[in-house]
Amino acid sequence: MSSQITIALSKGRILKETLPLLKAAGIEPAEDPDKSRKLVIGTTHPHVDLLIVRASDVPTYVEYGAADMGVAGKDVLMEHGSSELYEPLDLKIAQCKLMTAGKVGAPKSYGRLKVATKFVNVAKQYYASQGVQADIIKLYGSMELAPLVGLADIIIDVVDTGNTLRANGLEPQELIAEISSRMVVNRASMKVKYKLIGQLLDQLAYAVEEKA
Ligand code: PRT
Ligand code: MG
Repeated sequence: MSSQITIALSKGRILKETLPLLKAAGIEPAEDPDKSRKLVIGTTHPHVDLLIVRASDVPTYVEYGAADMGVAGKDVLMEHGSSELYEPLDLKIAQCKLMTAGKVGAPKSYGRLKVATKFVNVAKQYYASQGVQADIIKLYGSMELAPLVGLADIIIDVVDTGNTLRANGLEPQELIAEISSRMVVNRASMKVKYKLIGQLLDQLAYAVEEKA
């Protein structure tokens, strides 16, 4: 139904930081998404439902139009790499840095680098742009372990306080990108449901500025 829109969100920090912005736009979940097992959650807005998906799946749902809109970290969007998504609004939430990191005091390696990360596409582009030869090793989590056990020289991950790196004897090295979460919109939805989506984007933009 074209008068209904869905917004894909992931649980955890994105949900937590997006809810106050949605509230300012008149959208409150009908039940607590953190407690509910439901993956489709109605809201106080008669035309808006929330979809609860994995953070890294948000761009896929929106790209295929399974969700009209979604909230995703710039890191996830860079890795997904689709030009099919509109990215009209920086929500300025869940801010962090996408960085390389390695063992504290480890000498800079000039040979072929071994890099462990879940951001395989970002890693390939980054080292290609630097003219550095790198073998990229895909991991799904606990990246910080890789240099400690000799799986990799370097990891690429998002860093906030740096506590996780420090706790594992690692230090941040090169900044790849400043990260925040973005509202993304399906291209067809943007055309067909422009009135509702445009209004929502205006309200969210206002809420983002109010918060700043
Ligand atoms: O579930 P899935 O594996 O698909 O996604 P996810 O686990 O990455 O989701 P989630 O909810 O953890 O993160 C969602 C988004 O939040 C990310 O895509 C980033 O854009 C953003 N974000 C902001 C962060 C952090 N800050 C962050 N600190 N994502 C992850 N972290 C990790 C960091 O890698 C470290 O392991 O949190 C840990 C603590 O960080 P420090 O530096 O404060 O110790
Ligand atoms: Mg996680």
